[in-house]
Amino acid sequence: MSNPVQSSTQPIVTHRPYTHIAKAVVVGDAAVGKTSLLVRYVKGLFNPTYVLTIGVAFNIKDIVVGEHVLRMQIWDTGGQERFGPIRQLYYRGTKGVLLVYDRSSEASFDRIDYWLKEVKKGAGAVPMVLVGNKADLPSKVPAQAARKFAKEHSMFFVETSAKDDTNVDSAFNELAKSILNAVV
Ligand code: G3D
Ligand code: MG
Repeated sequence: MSNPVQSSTQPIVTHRPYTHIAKAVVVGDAAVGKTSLLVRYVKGLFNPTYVLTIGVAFNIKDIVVGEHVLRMQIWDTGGQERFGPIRQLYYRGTKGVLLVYDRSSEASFDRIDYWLKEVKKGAGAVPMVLVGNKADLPSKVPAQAARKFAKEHSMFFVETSAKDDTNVDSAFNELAKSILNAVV
């Protein structure tokens, strides 16, 4: 990791030793922007072709939340969106999940319910954050519907753009906060 980055929403990246460690996974349909969000969050980049092609097994980020430092290992699905049985392995030991859809695709939002069920089966009732990505594009998914879904399932909801770097930090930071709330 290079320089510490100050985020707009309180938790900050730090070189303090971590006090907690947790695995998190990013799920959602293919092409909603999961890899882009992860690459934006961890590396501060958008669309470096080599990263999207090769994929990332997982990335690590240390996040300060109050007196705690959470080392979050964030797993990407590595292009396995269509291979359910393989995905079950990703969920093992997961303490938090980013559920991602594409705001410009109604179909990707309709599938969130499916992803939620799959995650619950594989990881149990872990904290989740609902993420509507591609906020830079015209929306086909009303924020109201997404907010309602998030509320029903006690999740934080945020609209992001990995492209414009909008709310990407808050999405991951909110997940970090919920993970810590669940364990401390
Ligand atoms: P995935 O990992 O969920 O499969 P990717 O999705 O991160 O590979 O992204 C799929 C496509 O959506 C990529 O475009 C990527 O550049 C684009 N994308 C990701 N996030 C955003 C965003 O916030 N806004 C916009 N406009 N596009 C985004 P390509 O063209 O490479 O397929
Ligand atoms: Mg991907």
